[in-house]
Amino acid sequence: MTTREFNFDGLIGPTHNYAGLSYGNVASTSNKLKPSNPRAAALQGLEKMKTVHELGVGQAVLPPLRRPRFEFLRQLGFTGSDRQVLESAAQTNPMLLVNVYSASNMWTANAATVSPSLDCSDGRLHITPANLSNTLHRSIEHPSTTRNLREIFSDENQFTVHAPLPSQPSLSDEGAANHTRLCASHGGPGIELFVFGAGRTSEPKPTKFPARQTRLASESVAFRHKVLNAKFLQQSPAAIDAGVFHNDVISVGNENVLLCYERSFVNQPEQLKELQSAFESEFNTRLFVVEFKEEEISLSDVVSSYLFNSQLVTRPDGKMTLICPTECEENASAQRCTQRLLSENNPIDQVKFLDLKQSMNNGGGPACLRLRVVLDEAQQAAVHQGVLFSNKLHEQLCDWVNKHYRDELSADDLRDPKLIDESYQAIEQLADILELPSNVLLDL
Ligand code: SUG
Repeated sequence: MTTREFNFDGLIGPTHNYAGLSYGNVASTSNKLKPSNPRAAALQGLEKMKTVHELGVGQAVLPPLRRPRFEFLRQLGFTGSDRQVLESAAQTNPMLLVNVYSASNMWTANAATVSPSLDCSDGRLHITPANLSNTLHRSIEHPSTTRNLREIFSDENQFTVHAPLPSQPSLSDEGAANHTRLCASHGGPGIELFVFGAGRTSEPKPTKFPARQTRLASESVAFRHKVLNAKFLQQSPAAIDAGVFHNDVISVGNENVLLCYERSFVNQPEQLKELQSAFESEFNTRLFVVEFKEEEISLSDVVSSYLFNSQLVTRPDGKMTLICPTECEENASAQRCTQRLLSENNPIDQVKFLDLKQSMNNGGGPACLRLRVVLDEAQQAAVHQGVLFSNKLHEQLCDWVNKHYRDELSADDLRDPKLIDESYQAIEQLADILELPSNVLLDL
């Protein structure tokens, strides 16, 4: 066993639905109120995990959070039994109900920011759960996410799971979706890139859609993680206004490769030049920066194909695989970009296309569904073993999904009290499969 990167994928929850809750996320708003298929969604996610596992890359799962989260409605003044809370919220303000039903915690790239111990001056692995304070439905994730992460990364000699940053607009944090680690290999130290959308008052701002990550949040996470080599880049405001609500919709990095669009960052040419020379002088090896130009792919095709939300992973033979959503296969420009990647001199020698349409319809591609965690040997042994992926776990989880999940969910179905019991029972059963305490997974 050596140091390896593990992809902790979010298991897609039984209440996955299309509520159009994310302003600035084009897929989320354009698919609002379409019926979803939670069973197909979860099986598509599991198929991706299996694919990554079979490539020889570390794979693990993070459990879905228990939904609906009636505690939130009770905080707002709704009273009575769960059924009474459900009925009165459905009558008073149906939008509140859809927020507490959202399965948005499936996108674990937003669960937290993780700095491997190799990058931190105290030699510990640091995790900061994201406060996700920009959207209502996501802002209620962090208490349960923190509890789950503390259960899975419980060994305090190895891991520090911090509290999320305070939920305050100037500290708005969306986790690893805005964080990329570049290094010569996963087993060595890295440069951590923190990308923010909202900077100082003197820095440019998007005019249409919100910038979800602030500079102060990125700087605070790097500071509390004691990151030795951090670099801060600002996301292009024009990209945010075109629907690039997280940096992982417009760039992806892995070890010594960075793929990005020509207009991903503010002052991109200078910033990338500086990054490249810092990387090369630090690690004495080349950083492959592949920039795709507007002539090759338009910004709107970047957003609709999710080319940059592909997962870039290193296989045990040292070569890299790019795991793209099938939308990239269906989009001629995105398809050409993947061919260019394969034809050029860089470590990527394989592209795979996976059907993740259920998640994609909510703006969540392959990279959104996973949280990357680099673990050394002792940390691999210290992490909760029940979440590590295996063929057996895959089989158990497929059976569990087929048993507990509906194959259609519409906005009206969220008023069905039977769905409460169904989703609670599913989580309870999952606790057994993952060998985690059910009171933690149910967050009771
Ligand atoms: O936060 N969509 C998520 C998608 C997150 C994608 N994650 C990354 N890019 N890493 C979001 O906007 C939509 C929910 C709805 O509309 O029902 C939603 O929350």
